[in-house]
Order: sequence, then C-alpha cells, then structure tokens
Amino acid sequence: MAMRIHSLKLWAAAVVAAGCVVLVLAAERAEGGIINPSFETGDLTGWTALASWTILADGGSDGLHYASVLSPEPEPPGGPSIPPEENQGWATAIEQVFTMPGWAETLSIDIRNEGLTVTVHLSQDGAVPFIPINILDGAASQAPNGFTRYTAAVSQYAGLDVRLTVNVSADDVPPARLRTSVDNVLVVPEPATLMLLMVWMPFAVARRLRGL
Ligand SMILES: [Ca+2]
Repeated sequence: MAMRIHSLKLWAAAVVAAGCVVLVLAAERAEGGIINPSFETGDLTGWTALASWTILADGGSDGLHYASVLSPEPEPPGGPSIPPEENQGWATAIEQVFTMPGWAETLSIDIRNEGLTVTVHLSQDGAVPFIPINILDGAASQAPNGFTRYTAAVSQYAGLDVRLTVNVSADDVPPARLRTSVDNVLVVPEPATLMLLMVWMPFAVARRLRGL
C-alpha cells in the first residue's frame, strides 16, 4: 500500500512537472526570445527606436497595437527649397537584439508601407560570419488590417544573439507624409520539432521520476 501511495505521488509530481514543461515551451514559443514582439505593452519596451517611432492602437495585424513611423513634413509651398544635391533624404530605424531560440525555423514580421523604402535585416550581433538575411526577400502573404507578412528561414541563427533591424528611408523627403508600420514579429519552430517536444518531454519527465 505504501508503495502504491508512493507511486501515486510520483505520478502526481510527474504530471505537474510535465505541465510546467509544456507551459514553458508554450511561453517560449509565443515570445521566440523577443521582448514585446507585437507591441501589445502599448510602448516600445524591448525595442530601440529613434524618437520618430510611435505606438498606434487602432488595430495591428495582431492585437490592437503596432509600431509606426511617419516621414517628415514636406517643405511648405513657397518655402525655401533645398537644392536637389543638398537634399540628403530621410532615414530611421527600429531594432531589437535578442537570442534566437535553439528551435527557431522561421521568423516572420508584418509590415504595412505607404511607399517608403523598407528593409528588414537579421544579422548575428557583433559578428560577421553570416551574410545578413533581408527578411523582405522571403515569402510574402496577406496579414490582417492591410499588413503584409514576410517570412524567412532563420535556423542558421538558432541559439545565437541576433539583431533584427527595420530600416525605413526615402531618397528625398516625400511631398506628402507617408507611414510605415510594423507588428507581430514571430519566431516559429519546425512543426516536427514542436510536436516532438510537446509529446516526448512529459513522458521523459514521468519516466525519470518513476525511476527515482
Ligand atoms: Ca500588435
């Protein structure tokens, strides 16, 4: 009888431990190592951005909030005009350094752009052994609220510290104010890897505890 109660206790502990493993994996999957990946804190927590970036809350591609930037005011009509050779254009950026999870397969980012020049680069932080990935060269699909979702393979960066940078620029200050918006940065594991972890880990923990 004592053995049976002991066994039941072990099983209860195994179930709790397995639950914790699944929760940790689910949380890690949700964030993908990125802080505030969908800007749902309502501010730029986790991101480094120039002052021109703001958070809007009228509906992103994921949730309400997204990061957005507006090109500068054009010169007023009749105002002093800048000679073309002196017009250096305009550029800004938002970025985050994070550790790419070991299970990372793809990274996607949602962009809504009104005609500015946008590039999204992923590179290893502080090192140059890899050619940076231009995320916008990856597969594109439609996302909610007029955003486009760009997805690129990132498994070569798994486990490394990386820098994700969204650059927005214009060769000349546009004659009308144009907006670029960013939302929902998502790191996704290979489906087979995720299934294996979700199914195998609870059994492994249970077996380990039973063997104690
Ligand atoms: Ca969002």
